[in-house]
Amino acid sequence: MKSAVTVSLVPEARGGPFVFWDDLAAACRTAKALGFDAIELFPPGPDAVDPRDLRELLDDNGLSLAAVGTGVGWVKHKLSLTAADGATRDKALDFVKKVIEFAGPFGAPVIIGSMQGRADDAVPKPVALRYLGNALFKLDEHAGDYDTRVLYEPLNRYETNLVNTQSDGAAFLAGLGVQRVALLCDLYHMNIEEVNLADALRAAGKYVGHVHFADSNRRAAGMGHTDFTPVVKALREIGYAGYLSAEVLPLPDPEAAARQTIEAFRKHTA
Ligand code: LER
Ligand code: MN
Repeated sequence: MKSAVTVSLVPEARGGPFVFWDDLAAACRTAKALGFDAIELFPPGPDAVDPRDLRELLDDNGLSLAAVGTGVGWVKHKLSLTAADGATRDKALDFVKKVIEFAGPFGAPVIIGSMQGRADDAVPKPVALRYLGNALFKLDEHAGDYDTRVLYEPLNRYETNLVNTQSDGAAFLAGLGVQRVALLCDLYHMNIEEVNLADALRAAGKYVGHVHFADSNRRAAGMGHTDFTPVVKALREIGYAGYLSAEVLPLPDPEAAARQTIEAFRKHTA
């Protein structure tokens, strides 16, 4: 398994669960100094970061790009793949496609988290799931064109009412027949929704495409009450070789959260 740490360049997301903020170059330097394999980037838009600058920063620091988030599409532009209005859904889809075009050349998958939206009176759950399924189907094809993947993230009940557990997520993806869409298993959301984290990961099996490595309270691994030993054991059992990526609150400060993460990563994956 490989280690990654999040970097947010989205001012509107302030207060969110990202370790490093605002300064991409400084984040890359600290990630390298601590020994991370990769960063996971939350850019302010598909065109906001010059790919040549990012390439240089990654190369200079021996880092990979673990994944690229699309949360700004929701947080700033209120774009949702399940919006009632078809024009908004189309804009949301185009937005994610552009992020795929940015991320593809780095070999990085694109995350669908908050952009999945939620069902409401105007868009009942079966309709919302149909909209979401149609969108993931199209994004699967686009990811193929750009030689990358899409990560679909079940969220806890306070953030969506569409798909909250890994087993529902795996069944949803299986029903779509998509080839390049996998689950993003966020251990913080899972701590709220799953009966047992390790069992849920084992059951999701080959659908596990990425892991947000967070403790029960969304702080760095080891700063809450999650037992990571059975979690990592389950990931080993299913042959998971992807990232454990710290999408956690920058507490008590970004560097301490990053340091705690890499220490926990080493302890559990050694
Ligand atoms: C995004 O990865 C996520 O986990 C959501 O909770 C958005 O904050
Ligand atoms: Mn997450």
